[in-house]
Parts: sequence; structure tokens; C-alpha cells
Amino acid sequence: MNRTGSAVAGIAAAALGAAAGQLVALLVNPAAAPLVAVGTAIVDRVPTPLKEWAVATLGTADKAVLIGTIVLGVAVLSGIAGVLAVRRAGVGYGVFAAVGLVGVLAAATRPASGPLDWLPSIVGTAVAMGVLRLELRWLADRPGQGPDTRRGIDRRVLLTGAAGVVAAGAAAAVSGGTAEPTASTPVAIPTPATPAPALPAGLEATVPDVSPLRTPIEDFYRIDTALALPRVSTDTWTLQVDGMVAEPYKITWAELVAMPMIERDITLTCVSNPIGGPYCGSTRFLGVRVADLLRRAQPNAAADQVLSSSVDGFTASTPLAVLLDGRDAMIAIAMDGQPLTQVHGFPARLVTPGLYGYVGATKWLNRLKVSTFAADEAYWTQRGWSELGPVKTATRIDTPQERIAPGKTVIAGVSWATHRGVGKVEVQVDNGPWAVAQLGPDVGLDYWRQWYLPWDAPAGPHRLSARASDASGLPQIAEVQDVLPDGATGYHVVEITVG
Ligand SMILES: Nc1nc2c(c(=O)[nH]1)N[C@H]1C(S)=C(S)[C@@H](COP(=O)(O)O)O[C@H]1N2
Ligand SMILES: [Mo]
Repeated sequence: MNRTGSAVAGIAAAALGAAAGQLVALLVNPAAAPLVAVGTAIVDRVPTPLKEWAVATLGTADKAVLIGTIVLGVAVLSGIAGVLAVRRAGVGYGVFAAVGLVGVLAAATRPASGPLDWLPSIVGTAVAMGVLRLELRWLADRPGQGPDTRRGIDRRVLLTGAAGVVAAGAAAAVSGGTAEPTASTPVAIPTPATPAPALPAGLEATVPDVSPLRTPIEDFYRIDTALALPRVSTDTWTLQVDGMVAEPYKITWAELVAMPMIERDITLTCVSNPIGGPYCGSTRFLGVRVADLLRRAQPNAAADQVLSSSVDGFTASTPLAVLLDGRDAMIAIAMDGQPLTQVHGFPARLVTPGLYGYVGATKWLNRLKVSTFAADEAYWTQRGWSELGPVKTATRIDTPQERIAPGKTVIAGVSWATHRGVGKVEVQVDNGPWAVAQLGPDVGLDYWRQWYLPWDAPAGPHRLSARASDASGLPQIAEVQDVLPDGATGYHVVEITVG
């Protein structure tokens, strides 16, 4: 028996099945596409340390690597199914049924799954089985090595495989539209009732390679669990405010944008940002105060958290007291003067100055449930992260890196102590004294601070360290701790060569 031929038959059947499932998902729900659903289920279930390792080593490519791994895994399984099916058809069908069942369960058990989310995987499995059945017939009447076979593989199986790969590729490309971000959707941005003052000129005008004072949207980090980006239309979007409140209600997009808007400059950070890492960005947000929305519902005095959820089932729990303490926590609809982009949560997201994103920045927001920490546990808390996530004071050295020429240069970077403000930044070269750095413009307590220190760099290897204190004088924690469970601590240290 020609094993390669029957393995190809199995893969061909699976490719056509996957293509069919993907196409049905376009009609039903892009997030229910077999590949996306299985990927999302894995994202939701991987042990937190493994997930952290993936983010740390693969960065934002982790999603592509995950999808690639699943495709490879399914290809191997279906190849085996093809080989086994030639001896005993039932075994081949059984493998396909098992893979299909994983897809169905993955799609149907998501917290935000729709009523027909099982359909794409069922159709995909049925198509794969049907194709396999046809191929088994072909293989039976021409067992592999006849004169009209190429490299021992039945021509019809080869053609089926090619068709499957093309169809799956096309389906993936079409639904890829859902994984790829779209540009900002044209919606009108209201004028703020309280605008932010003009942003001062940042140090980037004079210090090359320092992070710009405002992060361009295209450079703003992205962190989320979404393999298929939620597509939300402002025509159908609503925000429900309910839970432990006297007056639960729901508002539409038109009602939200008619409310008074605040415009604020805020730095957003991810708890997974390692010391010196890239998952921090600063921009101008426009939105409605969360406190305005909550007060209208009249929260019960016994409530202590707001569980926000997104259309794709992500949840974050934010202390109610934080949302009501007067800080500029908002339901944001714009970043840097533009409607939110799809990756950053279009049409509306939560932003809570002073808290890491996982406890205060729900994207694709559709619900605020007033509740208690005892009653509702949020997505990342269920996975081992701290219940509370105040941002820790942190410092990043942006420049120099690796190798520079000897002579006059500048050590520069950014520090943030979100909602406490940066008071001081200090830099140490090798084991020398800590020198106080010059601070860039002050954009407020909720915004990062650029800094620089002129340095006459002598030739040789050098170690640069930097640390900040918040505005109250509290120094950044020196002890090195990894990101789990509540954010990294330690000074950023950069090893460079001068010469
Ligand atoms: N719906 C949803 N919102 C989410 C997340 C998510 O996975 N899903 N991740 C949170 C985390 S961990 C962070 S750090 C911020 C990142 O926001 P950004 O991608 O706009 O930078 O979004 C938060 N909001
Ligand atoms: Mo995060």
C-alpha cells in the first residue's frame, strides 16, 4: 500500500473540510471558524507560565505561531487518518470525527459563543469525511502504483489536495479580513466638553531615539486574546450597565456620543511588560467618564467591583472605588484624535489611568456589571494573575543600545508611575554614583515622563542602569521580579559596548 498517497488523501480531505468550515463561519460567525475557535480555546486554556513564555519569546507573533502549529497538527493527524483509513475506513472517519468534535466544543463553549457556532466545524467535518470516502474509492480501484500515477500518488487525490489547499487558502484570506485589523472606521468624533491642553514638544525633537512623547497609533502595542478581531458596528453596539444597581440600563452608540466627553493624555501599560519591554504606550484618549455612566445606574453600597466585558467574552474587574475616585477613567471612543482602530477596541473601550490593561482597559466593551470581587472573577484572575493591578513605577532606557562611538552622547528613556506621577529619574553607569537625569515635559500624573542624561562615553564595555521615583518620592522597587502575578519589578539594565 502506498502510504504517501493515502496520507495525502487524508490531508486533502482535511483541507477541503477546513475550507468548508471556514466559509460557513463567514456566514455564521468568523470567531467560530474551526481554526480560530480551536486557537481561541487553546489561548483560553494554556497554563499562564507557558502563555507568558510565548509572549516573552514570540511577542505579537505568538498568534501566527499558534495558528501555524494547529494547521501542522491537523495536517499530521489527517495524514495518519488517511493511512489508517485505507486499511479500516472506520478508523479514518473516527479520527476526523474526533478532530471535528474538538472544533465544535471549542466553538460552542466560548463565553461569548453564538447559537450557531457549532455549525462550521460540523459542516467542515462532514465535508472532510465525504471527500475521504470518495478518495478511498479511488484508491481502491487504483491502488497507488499504476502507470498514470505521479510519484505514486493518485492524480485525483493530488488534484483534490491542491483544490483543498487553494480553497482553504482563499477562505483563510477572506476570513483573514477578520484577523487583520481594519483601518479606523469613519465615525464622527464629538468635541470634548473638557479638552486636553496642547501636548508640549517632547524630547524626541532634541534627543534621537528616545520614545516620542506621544506614541503613534501604528506603534502602540497590542495585547489581547482575540485571534479573530471582533468586528463591531456602531449601528448595533450597545453598552449594558447592570448588576448591583438600582437602575440598570442599556445605551446605544448615539446615546453614548451625546454624553459629555473628556479628553485626556494617558499612559497604558500591560502587566506582561518585562522591565525595559515594549508593552507601554501613551496617547490622547477621548471618552465618557465611567463614573457618569455608573452613577446613573445607582450602584449598591455593597458592591466593590465593576466587571467589564467585551463582545468576545473577555472580562476585567476594576475596583468600583477606583472608578469613582475622580480619576479620568473613561469609556474611550477615540485615540490620538481618531476613532479607535479595530485592534484597540473599536468602537468603545475602557481606560483606567493607573491600572494595568488587564484590570482596567477592556476593548470591544459591551457591558459594565456592578458586582463584588467575591462573586465574579475576571479572565486573567482566573488564570493566576493578581486580582488588583495598580501600575508599578518603571523605567525604560531607550538609548543607547548595543554599540556606540566614544564621546559625547545622551542616555535617555521613559519612566512611568501612572496616576502617581514621576518625581525623579536616576541613571547609573557601571558602579558609579546615581546621577539625576533631566526630565522632559510634564503631561500630568497619568502620563509617562521622558528623561535624559548627557554622558561622555569612554571606550569599553559599560552597564547602564536607570530607576525612577514617583511624585511622592517613593522609589521604584529594586528587587527583580518577573511579570507574574502583578507586574515586573527591578531596574532596567542595558549592557553596551563603546568603541
Ligand atoms: N476584549 C479584550 N480587551 C482587552 C484585552 C483582551 O484580551 N481582550 N487585553 C487587555 C490587556 S491585558 C491590555 S494590556 C490592554 C492592551 O490594550 P491595547 O492592545 O490597546 O494596547 O487591553 C486590555 N483589554
Ligand atoms: Mo495586559
